[in-house]
Amino acid sequence: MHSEQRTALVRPRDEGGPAAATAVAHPNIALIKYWGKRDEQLFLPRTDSLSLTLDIFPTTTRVRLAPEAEQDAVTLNGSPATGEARRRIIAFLELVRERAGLSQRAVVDTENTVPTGAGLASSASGFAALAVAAAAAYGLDLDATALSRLARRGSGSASRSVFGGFAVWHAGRRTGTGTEADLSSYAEPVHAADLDPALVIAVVNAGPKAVSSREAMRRTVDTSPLYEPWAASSEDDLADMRAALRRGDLEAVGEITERNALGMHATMLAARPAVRYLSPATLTVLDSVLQLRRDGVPAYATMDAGPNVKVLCRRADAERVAEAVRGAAPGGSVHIAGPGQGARLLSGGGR
Ligand code: 2P0
Repeated sequence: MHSEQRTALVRPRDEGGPAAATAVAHPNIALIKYWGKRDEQLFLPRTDSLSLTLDIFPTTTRVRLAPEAEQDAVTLNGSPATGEARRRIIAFLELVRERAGLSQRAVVDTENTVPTGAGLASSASGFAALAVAAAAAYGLDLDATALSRLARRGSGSASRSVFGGFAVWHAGRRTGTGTEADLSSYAEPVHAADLDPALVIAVVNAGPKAVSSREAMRRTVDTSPLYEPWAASSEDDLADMRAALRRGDLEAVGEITERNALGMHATMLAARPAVRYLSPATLTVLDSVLQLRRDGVPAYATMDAGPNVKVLCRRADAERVAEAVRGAAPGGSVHIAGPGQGARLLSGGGR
């Protein structure tokens, strides 16, 4: 895990000309979920969460300072960003400029390799890559912890994509000032015995979601009578998960992963009005995962703010799991991922 911890710290190489930097980051899938904020401004979560960073679907982001420009220019996969996506990226750049004491605008180009409409969130990889590239371009000298805290301000889950492999994101201090809470909420790598895990990702529905995860988590915290019990049980899940990772016990890691996700979805189903991301196709895939277990293959499911299913299993079983899941969701696409690296600079930076 140590090489991954260092990846975000690589010293930038000067590209010459106006300051510019390019960074890459990968998505992560939470095994212990982040669901609910206690501070929306600072992106402080209600609970700790724990994830696995993937080795597929990287986001590559280049930030170049544009001394003459009056506005930031943002493109996503070659098209100008609009609406909420643009607003969030510019708000993030403002935060970086404030820290750097600079006012220059920037040109931001982002390439996402998540298949279009795959229904997988790209905000984790997106803001982790943007944090590393923007910090370097604006000349902020941040260690991995500080980069994780910064990425958190773009999207909570991005704090975890700064690191490779398994990472835990601390909810941080509940007492004291906002600054103290901000400083104490960041991700860090988790030591795991060699599990050789894979995540088989079943995309069962590529359509846009009816309710954003941000709105759904807000509504759940505000109205669901099941929220507090889940948040309390999630603390126990995290303690159990850490022990299972230390032991290299894939079955236990999988059981905890599945119960934490089903509990999170139960909190949403009990929200008023209910938020239901799980579709009939999701349940069909969950049945196929149960059948795999009956057949002696350790496979465990987790779902995020959408109907797609990620199945945790051993790398050696991944093809078999993929085949079973493909059979259960014939219209969808199936991808096999392993543990990936943390966010890192590819080039540039240094003012
Ligand atoms: C997670 N999710 O832990 C959870 C589980 C979805 C379900 O992180 O508002 O895009 O930008 O902090 O990080 C999705 O929420 O939300 C998410 P914001 P984010 O992966």
